[in-house]
Amino acid sequence: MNQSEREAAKRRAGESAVEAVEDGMTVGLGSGSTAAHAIRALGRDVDSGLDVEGVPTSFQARELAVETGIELTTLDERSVDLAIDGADQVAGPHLVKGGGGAHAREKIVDSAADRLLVVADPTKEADVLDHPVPVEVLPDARAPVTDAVRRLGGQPDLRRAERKTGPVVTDNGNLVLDCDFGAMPDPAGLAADLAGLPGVVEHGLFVDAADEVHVGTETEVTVFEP
Ligand code: A5P
Repeated sequence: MNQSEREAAKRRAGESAVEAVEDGMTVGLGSGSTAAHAIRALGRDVDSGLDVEGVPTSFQARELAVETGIELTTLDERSVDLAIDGADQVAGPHLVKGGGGAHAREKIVDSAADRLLVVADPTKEADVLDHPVPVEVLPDARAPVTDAVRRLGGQPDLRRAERKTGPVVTDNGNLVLDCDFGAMPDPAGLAADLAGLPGVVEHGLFVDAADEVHVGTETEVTVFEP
């Protein structure tokens, strides 16, 4: 699958998930390039008269929603009917997220939603999760969490910014450690261990999270309920 085929697959997945949105719904707006296709498709539906409100999961999602004319709201005001979000890896209902460093807000919004629809291209599918897990940490907790992740069997790597010297700083003002644990046959156990570390704001393991997965291909979309 070359880059343009992959982009088309992401677009198909995003557009497919948006078909589940109904008039009057509050929709969780995911982050990343695949979710962006869904936000754009939802914006087109709003242009054609669909009445929805969106809860953004990141600066990027908020900006795109404003640009495409989707009315925004917050979890203080509305409950979320449906969230549409991308993933770095999908194994059944389990996900690794946080490639864009937005997994803390994504987890808040996605888990508050009645249903989470995950949008992906085929490169994201796996039998067992083995993608490095992004762990958002308070800046003061970087060193102790780095040590603790090593004790849990992971290889932590501070995420570096590309157009700035130093680390990536999240929308919440924190740092990200990308932690490679190899294959993770027990994501629930690892998720609990990571969540228990002082200074960890949120990690990118989304256990039993997906209600529906839309995988775009070069020609169609496969939808499954894990
Ligand atoms: C953002 O932090 C992530 O969780 C994204 O949803 C994930 O990285 C998928 O992004 P792409 O659709 O760009 O691959």
